[in-house]
Amino acid sequence: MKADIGLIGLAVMGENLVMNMESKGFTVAVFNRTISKVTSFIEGRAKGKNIIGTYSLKELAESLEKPRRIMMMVKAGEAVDELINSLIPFLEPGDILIDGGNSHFSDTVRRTKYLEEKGFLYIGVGVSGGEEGALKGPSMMPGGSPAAWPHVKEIFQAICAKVEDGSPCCDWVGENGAGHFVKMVHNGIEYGDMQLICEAYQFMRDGLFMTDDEMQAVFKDWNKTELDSYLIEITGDILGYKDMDGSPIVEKILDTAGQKGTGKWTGIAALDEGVPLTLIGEAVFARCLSAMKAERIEAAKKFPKGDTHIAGDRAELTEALRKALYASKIISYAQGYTLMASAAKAYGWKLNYGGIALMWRGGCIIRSVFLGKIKEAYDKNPGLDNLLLDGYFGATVKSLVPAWRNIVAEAALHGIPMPAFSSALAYFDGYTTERLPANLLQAQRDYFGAHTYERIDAPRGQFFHTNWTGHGGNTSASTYNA
Ligand code: NBP
Repeated sequence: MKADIGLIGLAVMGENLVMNMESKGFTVAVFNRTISKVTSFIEGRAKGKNIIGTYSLKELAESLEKPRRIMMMVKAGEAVDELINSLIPFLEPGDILIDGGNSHFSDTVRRTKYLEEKGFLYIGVGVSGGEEGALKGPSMMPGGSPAAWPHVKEIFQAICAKVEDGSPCCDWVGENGAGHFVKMVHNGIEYGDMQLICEAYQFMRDGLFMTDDEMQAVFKDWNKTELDSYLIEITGDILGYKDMDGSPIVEKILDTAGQKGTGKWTGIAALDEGVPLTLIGEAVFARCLSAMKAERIEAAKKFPKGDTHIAGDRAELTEALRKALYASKIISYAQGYTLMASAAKAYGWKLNYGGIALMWRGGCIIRSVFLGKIKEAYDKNPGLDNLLLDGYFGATVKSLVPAWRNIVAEAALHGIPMPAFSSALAYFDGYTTERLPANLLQAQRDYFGAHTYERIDAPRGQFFHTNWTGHGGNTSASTYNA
């Protein structure tokens, strides 16, 4: 019997995806560079299942139905290029290679072109949800050669997560690197969501002097509101988890955060696109700042904070904090969607923004009820420039603004760091300000570098230069930006 699909890379993600595919009725042929892992998998978890162990790439290729579908679940980077080149001699035109790892979207753009030029089809699919997601249903974001989609759709939509009405959390995202780009933005948004929750926790702990049990109750309550999401839910669980001595384990965990780099990639993409993605940027930097533990200990001694206690009604402040968190979260998604729209324009992708929200509704770390509202907004207006301009989100943010300002102000007055909350508010204030101080900025640029400026009393596109000091010439600079 020939297998429906082949999978290379029997580490955590690969093994679980194979088990998932098999449980949905597909026969899977597997291979791993270290051959002993094939044997142990076949004799272990895969025993008695429709899973075929193969011991060379040639044998893998020979065991597959045509056109061949081969999914790589190996370490992102050079390993994927090496594997592609090792596989090519065993492929025939029309065969489909799929990269399910966390590849940078630019690599997927390059690989799609490389394989299409050789007559093959390529898919780069972002897979989210970790080990459990891979086994029970991940969120999947495929992009690449459009002609490949009909060949993998059935398998992908069978194994992915589903929302309550049964809709699959997987649909075609777009050409070449679109799937991996959307997965990258998903990871950036995950950084932002986590940072917002952490700031709310610090506000309650250091500003309202709440115990972990009290904070757990707050997060449990919040999970019954618009904030209903996986991350709010697990935060409640974490705060309630006790160490051997009965005290909350979270308070014993060192406050230095790690990162694997996908948040950083998102920030870099935003800078490349010229899109203000301030909240995710702050979330990445907050992790960097947390890692400077030794320096922070010294600085804390030099700049003691004094009393961080925020006076006022605790229930009212907690509710204001919830509202501020919701407003900031809307800004983060508004920024993330703006980045996707800008990249879509630059790379020629036709992204289905409502469909992306649906893909994130289940299976992945950022899954939440709120994404249903984003889907509705983009279904209503697929060309929406910014979530803030949608009727629901606009009205919602308007109603949240007073509480949001109050929380950011209290945090600033008491020395409680809330970079994500406050940068979101600064973005909102900037986005909603008709006249920003960039007129002065342009004057400065023209003063020192003759960069010219446009005027409010002349048509756009007409540029002026002023001889500010009387010493410079009247020549303007047009070839460089300082
Ligand atoms: P790893 O990222 O730890 O990769 C291990 C696998 O890559 C092993 O099967 C290993 O084979 C294989 N491999 C390496 Br390393 N170099 C290779 C090469 N040159 N040629 C062929 N195979 C090679 O595994 P993972 O954690 O399961 O993740 C797989 C992919 O999925 C990664 O891109 C990851 O970023 C992504 N991802 C992971 C998660 C997660 O929660 N872990 C979630 C979402 C996406 P060996 O056994 O011979 O060393």
